[in-house]
Amino acid sequence: MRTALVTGITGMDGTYLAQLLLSKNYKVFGTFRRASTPNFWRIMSLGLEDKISLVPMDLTDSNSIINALRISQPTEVYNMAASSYVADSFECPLANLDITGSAVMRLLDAIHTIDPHIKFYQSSSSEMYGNNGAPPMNEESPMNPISPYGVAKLSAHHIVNMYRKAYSIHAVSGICFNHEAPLRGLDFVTRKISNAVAKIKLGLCDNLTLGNLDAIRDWGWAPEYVNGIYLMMQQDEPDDYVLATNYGASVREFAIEAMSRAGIDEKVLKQDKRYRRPIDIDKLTGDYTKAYSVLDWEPEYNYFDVAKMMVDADLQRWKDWQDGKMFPWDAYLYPNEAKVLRRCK
Ligand code: GDR
Repeated sequence: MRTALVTGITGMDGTYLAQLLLSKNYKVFGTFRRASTPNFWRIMSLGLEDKISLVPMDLTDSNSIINALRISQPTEVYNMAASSYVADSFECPLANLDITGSAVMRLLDAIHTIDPHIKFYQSSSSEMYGNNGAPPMNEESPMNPISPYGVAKLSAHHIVNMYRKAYSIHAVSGICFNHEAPLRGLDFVTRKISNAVAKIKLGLCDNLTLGNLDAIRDWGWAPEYVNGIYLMMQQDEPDDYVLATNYGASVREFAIEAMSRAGIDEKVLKQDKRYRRPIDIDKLTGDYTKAYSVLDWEPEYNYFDVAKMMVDADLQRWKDWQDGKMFPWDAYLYPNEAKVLRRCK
């Protein structure tokens, strides 16, 4: 039986990947950081809690990484953990560099020491490209990151390449462009949009306030991306692959699509500079030709499908809550959402 260790299993990608690996009969271990408030709502949403084995691990601590490898004895390690909120990396740049960047060196060093035959996947990011001015980007496009997160991801990307070449470790990088789904965290713009649109539709709030509406991103459907990640790891030779849809839409266009799905007026859309970053990438779209030709991977869903599916999911959550149903959900964890929940009881 193949055994996978998924770091960041409590995150969106980690949870969808765990579901996919279980469907392929893997034994799945997942690492999580001990916190005063546990964060297992995604795992419970997909009903995975009894199917996976959870191992405490902290990416800043080599001993805990070695321990997790010894406990799980994986054939494949998927590094889905990072401090993944780009805006936050401007607030805590050094912590981000450590967790998103240096931790990859810790992971690969531990693999090199314990068992260099373990295959390794690294979640690289389109944020590594920065404003290079020539989208759509492919695996060879220049990378000039402009956020602390992008710099950290690029350093991890180079570390993977280095371990591949120096020690022949089967280390793979997936350069993933934005990918979204109902398990997205509320801090990210697409879920912020779908959640607010659902509340507006049900009369629970009256506006959707965002930062930079003109940023263009390439938004795909996350469950398709974890499938691409799985396929990369099954190749004989480790390599880098872009996963994207090759289609760009602005934040404004995504929001309009979401509002139109719910049948609400566009005048609820507001802008506030509080939600802007010190610097933002203007346009990111990705060329997935290599993933298509080598992995036979092709995205089925585009940003308008993604917007609709996310709005439908958030509408259902708020309706279920209004009907008094209990279900795993992140809204309880956010002060602004909790206020709405309390007010409407
Ligand atoms: P991103 O995702 O930074 O691209 O990183 P995010 O959804 O946070 O931002 C996308 C774009 O929307 C603009 N924006 C806002 N963003 C947020 N979060 N909140 C707002 O109110 C808002 N208004 C406008 C942003 O400025 C940005 O241009 C995601 C993460 O998943 C990373 O971990 C991953 O590596 C990359 O995608 C690929």
